[in-house]
Amino acid sequence: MTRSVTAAPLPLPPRIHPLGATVVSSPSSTAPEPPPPPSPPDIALAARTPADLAATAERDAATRLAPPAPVRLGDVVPAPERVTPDPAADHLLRADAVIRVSADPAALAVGEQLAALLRPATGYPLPVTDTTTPSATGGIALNLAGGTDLGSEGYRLDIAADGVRILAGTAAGLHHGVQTLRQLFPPAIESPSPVAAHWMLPGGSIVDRPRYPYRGAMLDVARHFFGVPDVLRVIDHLARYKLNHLHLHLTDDQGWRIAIDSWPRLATVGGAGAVGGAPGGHYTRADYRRIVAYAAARHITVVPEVDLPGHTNAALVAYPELAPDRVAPPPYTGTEVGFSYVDPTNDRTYDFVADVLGELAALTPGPWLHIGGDEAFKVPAEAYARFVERVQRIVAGLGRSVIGWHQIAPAAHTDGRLLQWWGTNGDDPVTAEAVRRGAKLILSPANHAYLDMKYAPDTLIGHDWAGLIDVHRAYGWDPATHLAGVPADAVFGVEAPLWTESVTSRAEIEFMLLPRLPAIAELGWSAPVTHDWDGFRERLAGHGVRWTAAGITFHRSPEVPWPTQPSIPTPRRGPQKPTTTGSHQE
Ligand code: TNX
Repeated sequence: MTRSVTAAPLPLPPRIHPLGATVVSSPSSTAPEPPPPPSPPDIALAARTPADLAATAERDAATRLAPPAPVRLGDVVPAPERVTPDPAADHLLRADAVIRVSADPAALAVGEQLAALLRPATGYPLPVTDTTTPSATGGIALNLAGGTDLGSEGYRLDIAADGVRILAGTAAGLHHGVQTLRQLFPPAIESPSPVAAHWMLPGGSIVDRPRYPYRGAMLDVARHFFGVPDVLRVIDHLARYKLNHLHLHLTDDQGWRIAIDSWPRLATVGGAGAVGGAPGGHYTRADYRRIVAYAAARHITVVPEVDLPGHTNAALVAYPELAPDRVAPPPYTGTEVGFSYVDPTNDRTYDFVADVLGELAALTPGPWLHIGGDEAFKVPAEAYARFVERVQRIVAGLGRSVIGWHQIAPAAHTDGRLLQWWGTNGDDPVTAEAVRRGAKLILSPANHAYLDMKYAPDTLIGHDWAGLIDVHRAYGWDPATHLAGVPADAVFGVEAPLWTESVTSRAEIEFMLLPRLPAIAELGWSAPVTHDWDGFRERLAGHGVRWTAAGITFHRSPEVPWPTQPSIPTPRRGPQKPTTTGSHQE
């Protein structure tokens, strides 16, 4: 059902007084006539002309006839730090609402994104204006202010009957506040076309800040290639759940996915294939810049990974001079790991690394370069450690910090080094020792956070080498205590990787991400005191309707009490079988 912006006024039902009292008069009654109700003061004071009077009365009636907000203030994923509901302060977004934003380009961009989120379903114009002190009255204020005590990503949201305000010290904080506000509208707000609804928000206040500075997801674009629109869509999912890093696994045995001007065959030859003979592809520099810019506009930092020294078959196909035997291997379309490596004893290998990382650094505004480091089984331990140390120096020379899978732990410490833990046994003395030497950790335990694992034995795609990961398992661990011998303050954050050996389309990406990504996002954002499985799955349940309204595929995990919504089409129960991912070579 749709309606236009200039919908006919909602009729006043005869038996309801404009102030909400039921009128109980009867001509035959012997009781004394009650005194006439006083004029509602808000109408009398605000109205200057009969047209004003009519418009105000219409809005007043709409407010009073609207059902209470269908979403509770605390129904937010990830769980906010502090929620103070005030049911008397529910707010009805009006058709003439204005979004007023502090005069700051980044804040204004957040205001435009909020308007873009709300316009399709509401059909309201929602103009965005900037001003030095944004007023919430009659709309939504995004207020960027110093001295808020909300940190670099926190926000405060106040919903009152006469307006909505988000306050933050940074544009990132405003952005996160907008994601919360979005979840507090009725689920139909996700509809891409106008819906007849009362856009009622639950009254009260939220004060919110993240637990960890690094909250991420990884997309493997090497095993199967995904074009720019698919990556942008994944970025949207990250933004929704307040994740702030997108790790792109850009290279592996099956494909090299980023154009490198100084080594052009990497992309054109190394990027030609994919697992199982699926179409290959790569990002041009312009494609990659587009991804980075789209992410940055959502306060998400792109972390590019070039996997070294193993997982390099595609590079060796393109440049056999990097191979230990200088012979080009055949292109690889299988899913085994650990057989390929660039020659760590050849100086030309380090020219290659310096050129590739140099070009990537120039394209990447974020502080990190991920150098892989996993499963280089054929490189002897000593040569491996010296290789990693030399690559770490190259990264430092580019003014960036290294991230590597936790296998790089034995290499010497270098400033700002992050290890990404992907083990399944949280007791690893080598990683604990690297932490004592100064490394910090990103936690991606494969038995909780690997989104390429199957949900259940009958899941049609995915692996099970790290076990089955249902939503309960994805949610059921604590980053602070996960690794033995590692203090809580060594944990820099969490990340949910999606490897794509068996994932071939956008729908399959979404099927594997949702509903588990919000579980990892909550571990990264929410204070431990909010951790509660029953509460989480209740809050998560409401998102199924939102994803359906937005056309997003998800797995209907049986552990989550999804509401039945007969009026909204049921999403696919299983993954869609391969749609074309295509090569993307603009
Ligand atoms: C291990 S985790 C890998 C990947 C695979 C993944 C499949 C890691 C650093 N390496 O190469 O894609 O398992 O689950």
